[in-house]
Amino acid sequence: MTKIKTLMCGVAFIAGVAATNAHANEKWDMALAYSATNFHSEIAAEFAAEVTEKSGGKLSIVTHPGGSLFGGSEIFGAVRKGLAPIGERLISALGNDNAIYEVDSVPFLATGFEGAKKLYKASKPALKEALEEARLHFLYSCPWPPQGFYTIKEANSLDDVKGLKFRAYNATTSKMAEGLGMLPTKIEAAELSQAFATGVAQSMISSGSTGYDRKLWEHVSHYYDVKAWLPRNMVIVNGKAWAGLDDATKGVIEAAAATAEENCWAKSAELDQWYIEQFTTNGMTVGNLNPAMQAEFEKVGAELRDAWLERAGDKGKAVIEAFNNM
Ligand code: PCA
Repeated sequence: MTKIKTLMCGVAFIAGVAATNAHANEKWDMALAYSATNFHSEIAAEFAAEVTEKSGGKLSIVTHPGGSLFGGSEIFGAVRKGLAPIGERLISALGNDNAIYEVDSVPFLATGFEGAKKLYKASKPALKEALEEARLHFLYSCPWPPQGFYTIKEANSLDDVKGLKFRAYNATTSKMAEGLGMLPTKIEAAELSQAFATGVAQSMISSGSTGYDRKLWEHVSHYYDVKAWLPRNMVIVNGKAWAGLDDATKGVIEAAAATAEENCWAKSAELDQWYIEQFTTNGMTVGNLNPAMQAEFEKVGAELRDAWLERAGDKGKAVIEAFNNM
């Protein structure tokens, strides 16, 4: 053997050993879009700690909140490609991939936690199927509190909101804004404070949670508790990364995911009203839309619901039927 070949064999051998060790003692970086103090991120951190502990260190999961590993809009693609083995993503932002991902944001279909849970149950098989087609393993899913309307001024009529720059987080929020005469731009939650501070955004539909996280009272004056829908996040694993785990580790992860899901739903419901109370404390005007404006929101919502049913085809109809029969 020449010197160089000997050297290369040595390197290959060391690399091989390193790979085996990495397999026995693996570390997964978990990409999260929302701030470290948000309840979704806190639950994900608890999930990660439980896996690390219960697998005896065989698999340690380290969370990266606030879009620090990948931004919210990149996480789904990054996990698919295996750039991150695990991550959390807002499901309804993925409607371009599959209409079924948008079911939780169909306007005024499920407007409270109970309805949202039923809708989750009714749509879970279709969601898992879509993810399997994308070579992703589903772990758990958790809702944001009901979605309300934030604006920099009173919204008593369509004229009041006309032309407002609207921050959207998925296609449904964009279309809702357009239907109400506002001008939507997609902005991730991590960039929200900046967008409102600079006037790039003047209104949005989101939960009290995100408004609280981003101290929106510094920029907007009104919150209307519309309860338009409860969008969910989901935690997914790259298919190859999942297949590479032994059964015991998979079991540890599934158990931690079940705990995380249950705790997260409870936390979301528990914090819902608390977030809104913080708006009042911080000087915002909080209330309901007047009946005429509520009707305008519902009218646009109904159009979007019909359009979604059309796009989602038979699978979508089957999910809605299952939901209605629950
Ligand atoms: N917060 C997220 C999605 C829905 C929500 O309540 C956001 O505004 O980005």
